[in-house]
Amino acid sequence: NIFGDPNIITSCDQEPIHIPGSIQPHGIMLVADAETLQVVGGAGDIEGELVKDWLGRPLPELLLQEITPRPQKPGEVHVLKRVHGRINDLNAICFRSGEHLVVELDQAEDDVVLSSPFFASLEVAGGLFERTTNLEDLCQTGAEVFRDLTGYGRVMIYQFLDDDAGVVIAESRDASSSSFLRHHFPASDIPRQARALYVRNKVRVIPDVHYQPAPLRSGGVDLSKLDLSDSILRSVSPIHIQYLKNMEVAASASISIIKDGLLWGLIACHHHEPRELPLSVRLACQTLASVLSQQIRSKEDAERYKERIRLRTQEDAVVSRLGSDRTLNEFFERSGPELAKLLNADGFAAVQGKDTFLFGKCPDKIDVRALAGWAKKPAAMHPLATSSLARHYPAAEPFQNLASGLLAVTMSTEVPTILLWFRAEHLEVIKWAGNPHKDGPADPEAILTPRASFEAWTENVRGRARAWSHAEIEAAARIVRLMLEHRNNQRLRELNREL
Ligand code: BLA
Repeated sequence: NIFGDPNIITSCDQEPIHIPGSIQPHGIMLVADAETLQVVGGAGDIEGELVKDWLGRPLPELLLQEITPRPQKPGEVHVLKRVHGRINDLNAICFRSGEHLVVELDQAEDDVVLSSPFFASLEVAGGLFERTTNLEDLCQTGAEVFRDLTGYGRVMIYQFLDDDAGVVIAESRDASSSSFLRHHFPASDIPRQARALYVRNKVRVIPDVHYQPAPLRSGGVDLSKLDLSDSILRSVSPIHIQYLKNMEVAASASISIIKDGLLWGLIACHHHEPRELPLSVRLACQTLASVLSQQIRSKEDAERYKERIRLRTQEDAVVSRLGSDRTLNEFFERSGPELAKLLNADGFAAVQGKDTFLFGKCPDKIDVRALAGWAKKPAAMHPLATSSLARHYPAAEPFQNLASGLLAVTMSTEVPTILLWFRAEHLEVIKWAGNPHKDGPADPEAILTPRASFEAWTENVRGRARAWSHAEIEAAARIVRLMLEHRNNQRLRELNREL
């Protein structure tokens, strides 16, 4: 328990959540030597659920089954045969942790869960995902399907943003649950080591936030550093438990949405009273989450593809005009409006040697020239793109209303030629669940606590523009490449004529 730790943890991401030394008591854990399979430790009510004299006995004898094949690698979790306990039937899983093999047992589900209609409903859900037409629709369907599957009162699709903060993008809830739809949460609510762990351990359940942790016990072996990364019973960070209590949540489950090996988001489930999630439903959740993430990827790809096609068509139209313009200045004069529109910019500027061309909403000429000097890069380098210019170039602060977004490409360094696209400041109103600044660690020595209030709190964010998409940044680079090719061809023709 970190509240009792003399080495006070000062940053959320320093808590070693994978070695809590205890489990949640709704199941039991047996820790065996990975070679001999002799049980050297355990946690929870093993005596009540299984047998009294468990310590020192071989696992196969206690569980009445062979353990083959045995898991070897981190993240590898095997499902064993059901075990008949003293009171309940128990589901059993096992994983490897260093020199140990760990078995976890928790209450088995009713057979009704494992019926054909249950499996059929998974197939139906996959079909529903496929038939949605865009990302928003997909995530809404996802929230509904996962609420049906798990029975939790509030199910949210939570997406991580670029800065690791996150936002609830879809939600399905019962009448007694309040809404968190479109609320933002700061990155520290789900600290870095937790996000890393959730790529490996994809389903986590807290059946009752008011549980008393059950410590690992052993006959002399030191298990205080036993790595429980792959455990389903792992005792949860006390800070997160307090967080859930503050949110008035009695039970939770969260399922990772992993896209291209990265944690894209979570399916976050809350319930107003204690609630378990048996093994078969956890496995179904894991499978459906991977179907969902494939569909998320396919929706995102389709949206990107459509945007790319639109940009290509417009690029070609603009660049085709280069042929009839004698000079770049003439070209900018005629095509400036389209160049701006092409990239959804509010203004477009070009600086070439002593000449400056401005179109639409741009800063003053003198500011544009100074900015071009700052943005200049070796020619043919990747474009410079930012959606919060003044943060990187403080001199932009007086004109950030006109230019919070900048996309700049250096066409030539010979006669310095720099093209600049501007996006005006977009006053962003962000709805946070609780004030994210108020709870910040003002005193670095203070013991960290989770937020106490989740009342919606809005913030006006200044100095930010809508972000440039990948396709837009690529389009800017491509236009400049085409212009360069055109100019080189022109020079070649002139040379040929002179010869
Ligand atoms: C974990 N915090 C989490 C988890 C979620 C959230 C979903 C994962 C829990 C799990 O998978 O079991 C936060 N819960 C949310 C958010 C929503 C939600 C954003 O429902 C939105 C709807 N938390 C804090 C602070 C700290 C902190 C200030 O608020 C650090 C000092 C820590 N959160 C923290 C830790 C974990 C966590 C350490 C890991 C818990 C664990 O797995 O042991």
